[in-house]
Amino acid sequence: LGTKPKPGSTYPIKNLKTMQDFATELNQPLLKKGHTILIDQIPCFQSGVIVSHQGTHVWDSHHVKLPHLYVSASRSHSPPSHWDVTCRALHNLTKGNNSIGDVQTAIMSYNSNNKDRWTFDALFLYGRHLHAKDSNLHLLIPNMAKLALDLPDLITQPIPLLRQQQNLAITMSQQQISCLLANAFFCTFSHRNDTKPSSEYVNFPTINFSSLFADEKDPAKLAQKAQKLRAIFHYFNTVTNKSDNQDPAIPDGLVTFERTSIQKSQLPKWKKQKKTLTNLHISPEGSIEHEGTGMLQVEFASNYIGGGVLGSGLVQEEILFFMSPELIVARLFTEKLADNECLKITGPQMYSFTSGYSKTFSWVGPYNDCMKRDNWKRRYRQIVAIDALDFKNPKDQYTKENIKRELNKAFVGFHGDVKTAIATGNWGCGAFNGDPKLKALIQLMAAAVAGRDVAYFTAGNKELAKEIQRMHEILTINKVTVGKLYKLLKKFCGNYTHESGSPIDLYKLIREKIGQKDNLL
Ligand code: AR6
Repeated sequence: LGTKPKPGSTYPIKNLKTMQDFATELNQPLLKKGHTILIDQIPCFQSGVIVSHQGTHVWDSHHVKLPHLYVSASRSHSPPSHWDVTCRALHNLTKGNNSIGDVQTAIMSYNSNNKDRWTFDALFLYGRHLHAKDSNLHLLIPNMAKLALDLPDLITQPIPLLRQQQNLAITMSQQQISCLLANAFFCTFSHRNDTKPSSEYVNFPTINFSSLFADEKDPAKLAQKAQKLRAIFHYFNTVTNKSDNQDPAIPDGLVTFERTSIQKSQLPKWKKQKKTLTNLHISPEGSIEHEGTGMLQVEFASNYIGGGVLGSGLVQEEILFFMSPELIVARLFTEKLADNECLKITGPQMYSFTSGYSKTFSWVGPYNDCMKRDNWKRRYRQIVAIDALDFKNPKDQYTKENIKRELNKAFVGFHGDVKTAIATGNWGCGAFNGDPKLKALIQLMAAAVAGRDVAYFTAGNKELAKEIQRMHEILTINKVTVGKLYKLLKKFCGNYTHESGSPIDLYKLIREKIGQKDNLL
C-alpha cells in the first residue's frame, strides 16, 4: 500500500486512497442480491433522471409500515382513517402563516394517544429565539408539509427493514429521503411511538421527531436541541428550495444504505493473522468528517443507529447526523446492530457547518457540498457505523472476549472490496469510556487484515498522536504481525494494573515484549 514514511514522520494524507480511486467499482450496476432500489435504474444511470420505481406495497413485519398504507387498510372505517386525519392536518399547514403552535396542533391531531406525553418546548424555544435569524418558518413549514404529503407519489415500492443478520441494502433518491424525513418531522409514522419492551419496534431506533421537540430538565440541553433544530430546518430549507436561482441546488442524487453481517465462521482467526500493519497518517488536527472526506469515515455509533440524535445526545455520531441529516432516515429501517454487524452509507450530502461539541455545539451555517459523484449520483462520501462496547467500568475492556468483540466489530466495518483508507479516531473512547491506546491498536489490526490504510485524528490530543505513531512505527519496524499483537494484547488482559493498583502502560508492555528499547527511535 505505497511507500513507507521516514521514521518519526506521519504517512502523508495525500497518499491515502479515496473513493475517486475506485470510481470503476462504484459505478458498477447496483444489482446485488438483497439490494432494493427505490428508483428506476436505467434512466438514472443513462441520463441522471430519477423516477420512483413502481412496485406493489405490502404491510408486513419485513417492511417499513408507511403511514399512507395504514390508511388504506382501514379506509372503510369511520371515523376517518389515520392518513385522512394526517392529510387534513398537513393540508392546513400548506396554507401558510403557521405558528409553532399550529405545527403542534397538527401533529397532535393524529397523535392524540400521546397527548399526555409529548411536549414541544424545544420547538417553541427555536421559534422564539432562532427562527427569525435563520429561516422563514412561515414559508418553510408549508413546503415541508407538501413534501410530507408527497409520500404516496414518491415511495411507490415497499422499503425493506434491514433486520439483524441479513445482508441487505437499500438505494433511494435524496428526494425520497427528504420526503420520509418530512414525515418523521411531522411524526406520521404511527407504529413507531411505543417504547414498551414488548412493542413491535423495540429493536429499532425511534424515527418520529417528537423527542427532539420535547422539553429537557436541564435548560442547557433544551438550548442544544434548539441548535439541532437549526441544522434540521436548514436541511429542509435546502431540500424544499423551489426558487429558480437555487444555491445550493435541490439535491437530486442517490444514497445507499447497506447492512453487513459477517458470520462467526467467516471472521478472522486473530491469532493466526500473518499481516503486518498498514500505513498510518495520524494527526491531532483535523476531523474525520472534513479531512477524511472520500475515505471510509467511521461513525462512532450506538447499536441503535443515530444514538441520541433525536434526543439529547450530541457527540460524534449525533453531530455527523446534523451535518448530514439524510443519515437520520437509517433509523426508519435499521434494526439494532448486533456484534457482527455494521451499516455502511454511500453518497450522503453534507448540508451544514457546525462548531463545538456536546455542550458547546452550535449550528454555524450552510455547507455547499461540491463533492463529486459517481455515475449513480452518489457523493464520494462513505460512512460506516460501528458501535463500540459501552464500558461502564473501563476495566472491562481488557478481557479477551471484549478485545475480540471490538476487533471483529471493526473488521466487519472495514472489510470490503473498495479499499479506500479508513478515517477514524478515538472510537468508543468518549461516551463509551474506552482506552484510546487500546482502541487505536484494535482499529489498526482490523484495518491491516481488511487491507486498508488508516487516517487517525486524535481530536486535538498531541501526546496521544505521538504515542500512537511511535507504537505504529515500532510494530512496523519489527514486522510484528497482527497475530503476534493479538497474543500480546491477551497477555495484557488481567494485568492492567500493577500490584500497587496503578495502571500498566499497554504500549510500554508491548515494547518490552518485543524487545524494543525506548531509545532506538
Ligand atoms: N473527529 C475525530 N475525532 C473525534 C470527532 C471527530 N469529528 N468527534 C469526537 N472525536 P464519542 P463513543 C473523538 O464519545 O465513545 C453517541 O451518543 C473525541 O476524542 O462520540 O464511541 C453515540 O450515539 C471523543 O472523545 O464516541 C453512542 O451512543 C472520541 O472521539 C456513543 O456516543 C469519542 O467520541 C458512542 O460513544
